[in-house]
Parts: sequence; C-alpha cells; structure tokens
Amino acid sequence: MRQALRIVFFPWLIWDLVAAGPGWLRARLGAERGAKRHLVLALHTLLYACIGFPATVLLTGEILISANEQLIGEQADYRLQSDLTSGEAQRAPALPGPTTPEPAQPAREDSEAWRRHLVERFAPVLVQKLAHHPEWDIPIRLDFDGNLDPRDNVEREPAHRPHRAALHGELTAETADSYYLTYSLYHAKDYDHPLREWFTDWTYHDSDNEGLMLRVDRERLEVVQVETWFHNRFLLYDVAGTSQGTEPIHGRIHLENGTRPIVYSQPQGHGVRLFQTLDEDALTRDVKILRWQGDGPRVAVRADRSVQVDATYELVSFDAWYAQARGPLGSEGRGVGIFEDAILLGTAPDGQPLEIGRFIAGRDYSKMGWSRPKPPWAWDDGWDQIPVFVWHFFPSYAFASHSGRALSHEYRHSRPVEKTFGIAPAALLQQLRLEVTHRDGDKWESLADRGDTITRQTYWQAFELQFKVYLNYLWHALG
Ligand SMILES: [Ca+2]
Ligand SMILES: [Ca+2]
Repeated sequence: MRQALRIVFFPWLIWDLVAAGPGWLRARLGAERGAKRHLVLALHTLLYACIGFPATVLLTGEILISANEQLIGEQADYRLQSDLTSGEAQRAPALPGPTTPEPAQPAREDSEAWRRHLVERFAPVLVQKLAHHPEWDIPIRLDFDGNLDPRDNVEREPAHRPHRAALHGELTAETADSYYLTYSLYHAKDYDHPLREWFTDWTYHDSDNEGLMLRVDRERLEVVQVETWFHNRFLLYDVAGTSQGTEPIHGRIHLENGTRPIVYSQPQGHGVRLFQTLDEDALTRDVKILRWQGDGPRVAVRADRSVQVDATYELVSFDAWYAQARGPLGSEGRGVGIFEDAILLGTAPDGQPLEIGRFIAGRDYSKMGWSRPKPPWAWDDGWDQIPVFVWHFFPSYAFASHSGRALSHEYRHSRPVEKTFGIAPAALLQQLRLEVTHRDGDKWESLADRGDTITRQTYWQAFELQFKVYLNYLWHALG
C-alpha cells in the first residue's frame, strides 16, 4: 500500500530514492547525531537539489503536457498537401454522409432565379475540423443572433446552440466567358492553443471570415478554377493542374455530384483550402461534414467534437453586408454598422474619397491589421500583383494574373458593384486608384514554420517563462 502511494505521489518516491545513498552512509558511519549527521543531511539535500528536484519538475511537466493534449485535442493543420504530388492520391476521396438533393434547374436567363440556382448548384461540401472550442469552429451567419452587429457575437453565441450552420454565398460576377461564385465561412471567433494565446494576442480575435471563389465555365457550366483564402494568402486550384501565372497549383479540385467542390477548413484559425484524398485521415475524428440543405431536412450542428457527417447549412447572400459596406463605419471598437476602418479606393465623380469598410467590427480592435477579420473585398494577398478589393469586385483580373489564363474582363453582371455602388462595373473601374502592396519574405516559408502542433519545446519554454515571472514576483515581494 505504502509502495503504491509512493508511486502515485512520485515526488515522495523520488525523495526516498535520493535518500538511499545517504541512508547507507549514515548506517555505515553510525551518523545518528553530531557533525556526521549534519554531513549526511547536507549530502542528501545536495543530491536532491541536483537530481531529485529536476527529475520531479521534469516528470510533473510531462504529465501536465500529456493531460493538456488530451483536453485540448487536435491543433490546426497548416500542411498544404496536394494530391497532385502524391502517386497514391489519384482516386477521388470517399466522403461519408447523405449528399445534397439536386435543385431543379430554372430557365437559363439573366435573372435572379438563375443566379440563385448557380449559387445552390455549386454550393460546396465543407469538411470542418474542430479543436477545443467547436462552437467557434461552426460556420454561421453573421446575423445569427438577429442583429447585424458583430461586436456582440461571441457573447451571444452560447444561446444559439445547437447551431444552424450557414455559408454566405453569391454569384459575384458574370463575364463573357465565366461565372464567379463566392462562398465565405463566418465564424464567431478565431482562436488558438491557449499557450500561444498566452504568448501573444496576434493569434486570435473575435469574428472570423475566410472562404473561396469558384470560376465556372459559362458555356459548359463546369468548375474550372478555385481560389481559397488561407491565412492571408490565395491558394489557386485549376483543373488543368498547371499554372503559367504568379501562383502555383495547390492540389486537385474534387467535386461531389460533379458540381460541389469539397472544401477543407481548419479548426481555430479557419484557413480554407480544397480537400485532398490525402486528407481522408482527417475524417475519423474532430470533424463535421456540412452540405447545403436544399430540399432535404435541416440538421443542426452539435457544438461538440464528435464526428457528424449529416449536418446541413443554409445559404445567405452578402446583400446585408453591401448595404453597410460604405458606412456607417465604426472605429476602435465603437460605433455602429458591420465594418470598421476604411480602405481608400479612389475618387468619386463629386471629388469625394471613395471608401469601403476594411475590417469586420469587433471590441478587440487593437490587433495588427494582418490578423483582424475581413470581408472578402479586404482580402489582399501581399505576395501577388493584385491590389486589395480587386479579387472580390473584379475577380477575372486576379484569376488571370494568378493562373496565366486569358480571361474575359467584360463584366455583364457584378453583384457587389451593383449592391454597393449602384453603378455599372466599367464606371466603378474608372474611379479606382489602387496600389499593389508587397510583403517581405517568402510566401510559403512562414506557413511551414507554423507547423501543425504545439511542440513539447513550446510547453517547456512556457514553463520557463512562468518560472522567471514567479521568481521576479518573489524578488519584488521579498525586496
Ligand atoms: Ca450580433
Ligand atoms: Ca495583393
């Protein structure tokens, strides 16, 4: 019994083990009292300080780390793995769960019904990974709580479980050769491992919005290219499998039912990329598979980490966002409206500055712009040749530059231009004065550094930091 207790309370065991040598010496010297006894006690203390105490700290740390990993679970995976570079990934992925009932096709004409049909027809299948706050990993509508103020979304989220999932989606633009469809995933919060959050506040924020755009061939009605937004970078996918433009190809486009791209969204930071057959192991734990509901039953998303393959989402347009895109704009966590701070786009005909909202408003506004949540028109890849705003409002220029394909820039319809500015796309182009911004450093290197897990080294660095903070506190308290 005593032996078992000593193993459970291992510092006691270590103390006893360290005592073995001095104990033997005490018996040998007959050092029960006097100077010899003090000498043996000093030896015991020295041995404990050099061996016993470090061993106790190490073991305690490792036990805490293991317990923490069980509790915190899976961390965001930053690998940009591609089926194009893997020989065994030639087949399509097998995704469990009921597929979406296909909507009836209306007459093919220039109408709201036809546009809505395209949004539904190409609505993606979402593989949403989950970490220790699954409630923040579920995509919802920005106004899930009945108001268009994003500032209160984190505090009001718990009252809306289980969640009715939503994707914001629209037919963004129609050119002479293509349809461009935008889908974005709004999340109540972007979060990180508690340890990293403790080191820096750059890695989390209220609200989150990442997503993708499809380019569909206008005649054949087939998905030809996809671009996703992954931690301030655009990732390009092309059925051709090659690119002559500024961006490389990041993998295969896998479609369910021939039209629905299968999309992978990280937990925590919610970077979006296309799902690869190589990702199939991600389907076994911490995942929700969501499909557009269509005419099928509505299935809420449980706010837990269990595998759920039958969840459905609704499609919501960005029209309410456009109605507030030019204001009123909030500032420093105050004010009203969905957005905060402005992007200067150019000059309006009346000489006034032409502006649009830059960030999704939040009370935790004091973050670097790099990490704050943005509407799709504020997504700006710092390594490409395309200015902010263009990817969403005039996507043909971004897709042509990124892929090297010759694409039409003749805009027959643009929902964001129409809903936000109420003028023709060509007229808005005349007013724009945009500059390309450039970021330093290699585009992909810093992503590789993010890695996919918190390492043991990170934990120990945190312990060391905590220990120094405590020593400092003691020093001042005693001083
Ligand atoms: Ca709200
Ligand atoms: Ca750019």
